[in-house]
Amino acid sequence: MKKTVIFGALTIAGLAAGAAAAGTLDDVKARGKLNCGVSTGLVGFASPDANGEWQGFDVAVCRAVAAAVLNDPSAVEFVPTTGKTRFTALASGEVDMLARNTTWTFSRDNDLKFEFVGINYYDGQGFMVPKELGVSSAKELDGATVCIQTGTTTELNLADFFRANNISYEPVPIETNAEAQQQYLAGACDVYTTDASGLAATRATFEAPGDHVVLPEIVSKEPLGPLVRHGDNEWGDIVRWTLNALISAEELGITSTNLEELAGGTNNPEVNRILGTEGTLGEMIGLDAEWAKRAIAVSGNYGEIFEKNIGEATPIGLARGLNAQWKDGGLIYSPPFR
Ligand SMILES: N[C@@H](CCC(=O)N[C@@H](CS)C(=O)NCC(=O)O)C(=O)O
Repeated sequence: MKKTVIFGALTIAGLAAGAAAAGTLDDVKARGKLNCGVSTGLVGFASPDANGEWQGFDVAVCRAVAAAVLNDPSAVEFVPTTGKTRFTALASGEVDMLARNTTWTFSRDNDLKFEFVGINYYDGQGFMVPKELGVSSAKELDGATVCIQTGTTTELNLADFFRANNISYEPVPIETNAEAQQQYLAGACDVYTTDASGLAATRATFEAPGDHVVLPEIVSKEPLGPLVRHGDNEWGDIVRWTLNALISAEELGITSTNLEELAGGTNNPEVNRILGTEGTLGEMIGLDAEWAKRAIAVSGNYGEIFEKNIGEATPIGLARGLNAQWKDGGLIYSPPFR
């Protein structure tokens, strides 16, 4: 078992090294399409709507990058990946980036050789159980069967949590969120554990969400963000600063409603630098002056993207919490555009 794990890691690292030589920006431009790895489906984060159009908080990052680079937010091939297949998809060059509730960890950065370009959602792992079980704390789960997605940090944290609390569990390994939901609702496991945002998104699709409770314990830190391969810093910078443009836009009050007006010039120099009416920031990352303006135009700033897809007015109902702007007491903070 141990050998397989090591072999898997080496294979991914090897692929990463091979694919890293290419200039991803040139590849994307030549192809005329961004290949963006997303999940297989998690409502609010990434899922196809009734017309087969991908929608969601993570999808918005892919579209913003496509708008910045290709001047076309629809020039994206969304590649569904599971917890297990996502890293091979990125390392092999099948996708140019991943925007898929993926936790930034030491080994994904250094062993798998990826570059997390930022954090678009500060999360943590939680547990959901049917109300009728009468459980009020994760520490009462001794002997429970637990649905768990393979290839995730969730799997590792689960083992750590039960070990630290001296209780046991029986894992029911599954590969996708859809499968987890099905198994959990069918009673194949007593508990479903994943990122708390994922639990909220999953529960929102249940026929009777109120029959299920999310337990109070958050047992890990899950900083989720987009990632690219090591070795292509120019491409990493483009994805990083596209995300930062969305975040800064919210901080500076640039919205989908006033974008055009502000792009006519303002007396705030940072707004002007972002929107390309002052300075040469676009040129510095190999793009044109309006790259960030186009990224923001797709679905608005970070806050607008949050509210529309996963915010309190949606069935998923997530509060900003840690994901509020730093000025509002949260952790969302973009370095300056200068
Ligand atoms: N953040 C964790 C978990 C990521 C994960 O796979 N989460 C599940 C549940 S929220 C998911 O996205 N499922 C979507 C899918 O099955 O495609 C990690 O990076 O390992």
